[in-house]
Amino acid sequence: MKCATVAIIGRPSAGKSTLLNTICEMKVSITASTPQTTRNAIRGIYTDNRGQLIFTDTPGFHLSEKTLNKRLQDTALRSLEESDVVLYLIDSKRSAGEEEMVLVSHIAKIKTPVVCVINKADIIRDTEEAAAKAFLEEFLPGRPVVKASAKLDEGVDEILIELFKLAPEGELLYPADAYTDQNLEFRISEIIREKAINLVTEEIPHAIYVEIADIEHDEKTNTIWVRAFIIVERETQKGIVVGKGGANIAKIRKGAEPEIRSIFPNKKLRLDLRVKAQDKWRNNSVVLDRILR
Ligand SMILES: Nc1nc2c(ncn2[C@@H]2O[C@H](COP(=O)(O)OP(=O)(O)OP(=O)(O)O)[C@@H](O)[C@H]2O)c(=O)[nH]1
Ligand SMILES: [Mg+2]
Repeated sequence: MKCATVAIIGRPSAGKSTLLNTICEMKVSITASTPQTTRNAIRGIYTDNRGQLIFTDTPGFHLSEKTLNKRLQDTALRSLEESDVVLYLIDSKRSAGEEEMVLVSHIAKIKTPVVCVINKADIIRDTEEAAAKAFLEEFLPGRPVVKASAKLDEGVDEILIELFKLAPEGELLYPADAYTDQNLEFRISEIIREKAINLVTEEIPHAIYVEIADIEHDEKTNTIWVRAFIIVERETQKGIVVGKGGANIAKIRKGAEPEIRSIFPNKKLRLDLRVKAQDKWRNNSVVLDRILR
């Protein structure tokens, strides 16, 4: 039996979370077209007769002096050294800039073995593929390279083959049917956050957080009650999330409900969503600390 922890790393929007969801055949990590969607180290677990791979989906590696970004950056880099294998994703649609250079030179330095993925193969041009290959050949020579589409599930089996080749022998760390180690509250809050950021992405990309106030099971009616707050940074952003006559909040609820329901099979669901502004509610740093815990 093999068992390995695998850190997925790459620039924002490279498709890390999409790949993790495809591998786990389950929504374990939320995705969006806006960069820096993933904010925590999210775990997804894949098990078959070869053994178990425990993936950590990291926040996209992004160069910035801002405290928040620095902490996302640290989370990403730390997980590289702590894992058995690194899965390095390249967004073939964007040429390697300074960020990619910093990232690749860090990956080249560490001892952890690396599997490289040229992602978005479904929309790649020949010139882009050649550039990505040349880049990897120059900075990470000799490492296995797989061309894949995380979105269309192409090349993903090859990625798993390469990962299992590098995985050490070991017993399963999680039950064979586990696909994530995230707690219930966190999963529900992420589902709601995904619907919210995908809806208002133009206006307030990263000013949205979600907090679950409570989850209750009413046995008489076989209903799960979830009460959650969508938290925006400023009072003025509340209206954008709520929408005209509550239209946006209704869309968020409609989008989130089926996914939350799939977590509680055979139960009814009542989802109560409210929007709050953080500036009126509590101190900035407290909220950010909890989110980046
Ligand atoms: N065409 C195509 N689009 C993809 C593919 N993989 C991901 N995407 C899209 O790229 C965007 C970003 O995907 P994510 O999975 O959220 O990217 P990420 O690397 O997790 O991004 P951060 O969490 O922000 O670092 C989304 O719009 C995805 O649908 C792919 O293989 N092909
Ligand atoms: Mg992500």
